[in-house]
Amino acid sequence: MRLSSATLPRIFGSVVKPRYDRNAQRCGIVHIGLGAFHRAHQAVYTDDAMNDGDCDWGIVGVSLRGAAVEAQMGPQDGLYTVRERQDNESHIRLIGAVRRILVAPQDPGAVVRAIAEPDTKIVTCTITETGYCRGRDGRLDSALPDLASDLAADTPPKTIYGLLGRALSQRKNSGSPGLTLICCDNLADNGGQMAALLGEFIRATGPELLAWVDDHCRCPSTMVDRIVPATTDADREQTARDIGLRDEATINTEPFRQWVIEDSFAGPRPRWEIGGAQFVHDVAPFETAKLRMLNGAHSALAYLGLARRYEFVHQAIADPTIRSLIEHLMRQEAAPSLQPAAGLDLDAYADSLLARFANKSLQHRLAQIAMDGSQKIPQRWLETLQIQNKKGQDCPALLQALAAWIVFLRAEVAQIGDPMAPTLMALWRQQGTLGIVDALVGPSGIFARHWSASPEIRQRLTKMMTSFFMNAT
Ligand code: CS2
Repeated sequence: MRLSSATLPRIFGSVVKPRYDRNAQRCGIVHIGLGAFHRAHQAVYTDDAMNDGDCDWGIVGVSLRGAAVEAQMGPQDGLYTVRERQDNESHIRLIGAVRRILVAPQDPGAVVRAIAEPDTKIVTCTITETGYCRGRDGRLDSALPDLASDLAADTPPKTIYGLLGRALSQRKNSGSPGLTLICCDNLADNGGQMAALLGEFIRATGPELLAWVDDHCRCPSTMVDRIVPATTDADREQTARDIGLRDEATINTEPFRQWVIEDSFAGPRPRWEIGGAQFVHDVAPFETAKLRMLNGAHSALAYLGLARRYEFVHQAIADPTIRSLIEHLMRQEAAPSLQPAAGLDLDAYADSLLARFANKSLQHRLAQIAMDGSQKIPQRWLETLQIQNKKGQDCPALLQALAAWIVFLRAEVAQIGDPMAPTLMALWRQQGTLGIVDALVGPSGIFARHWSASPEIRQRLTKMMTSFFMNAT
């Protein structure tokens, strides 16, 4: 029997349930990108606020791509469970915050209406680094077909910009208040990027909206953190055994979660602090520490770990060679590149990250992290390399990781996925081992805007790549 509002009385007693009346809540949030991360993070904080009596923050969840999430959550009336796993312990909680599910490609008009709805006060999004349609120069890439279609006016909107542009224009015309738009993806200065990219889109499609958006909307930056492995069939079976109902939308995650948000809202917001969210004047120190230390280490674990044929994060971090590289990367390379927030002890932060990576019960696949590397590496590694090289500091661990990524690009990227996979693989074919490093991080390489390596470092990278080839054969 499937989890839903009707079957809820049959759920096993040990599951922690929402204490608020779900049917009495209006929807105050539209979330775009209803994947596992949102369900384990922002939806949980919102559920905490509603449990504490903060009403009318129900979430309309939007899938920007396929209908799979609607098939999982629709028949369950938006209900799903979150299981926190640490060693042999796990705790299951039922989340009731998601009230409606929309699939943008099927009914973009309904998504626009939901965002334009006067009850909506906040739009959050987790659409991954690729969802922002950025080109190499960091601006909108109008060569991307979906974005090109949204820029060409009257076709149904396909990207976040098309959806927001239409809805914001409706809000302006109907005299509704502005919105707080919160990008919850791992981009540096994510609020600033969101504002700039949306501004660029509006300037191209309806510049008369710009002043209204500037005056009435806000794009706070935010640091979001929780490790959320993709759910497997085995996880779903286990949940069915543990709660007595089938939950196709169940989530597995770690006990840890963190959310730091710039305190800049266009209107009301949920009391997310009930769940531990911090509202601060400047998110940048938290965001850059997380991107360069946690995510930087994660991507390094992914490529170094896959090169040694590991499958999971906990296996890679248990390998002594990889572990010492990761420690070096975090403590000697990333940490000194940061200006930490007051009270943030970066060495203790590194310790806590190592403990989180070692969580065996999470079964976090390296391949999940290795995906979309071209979109992740600039803010995770190249900024650190740029800052440290300028100071004359060597970053041997990041160079090892970069060499592992470049080797990975030759054959594995197509299978794992990256929006730049065709370009990167074509470069490999044209340039071979001797030219690929220059083509990527040389003075006129693809990533030169973020970091351009000296001839000496490029030589070292080429040498390091050779050792990965030897390991692989
Ligand atoms: C990971 C992140 O998949 C990845 O690239 O590095 O999703 C990571 O697990 C989260 O940012 C943790 O907050």
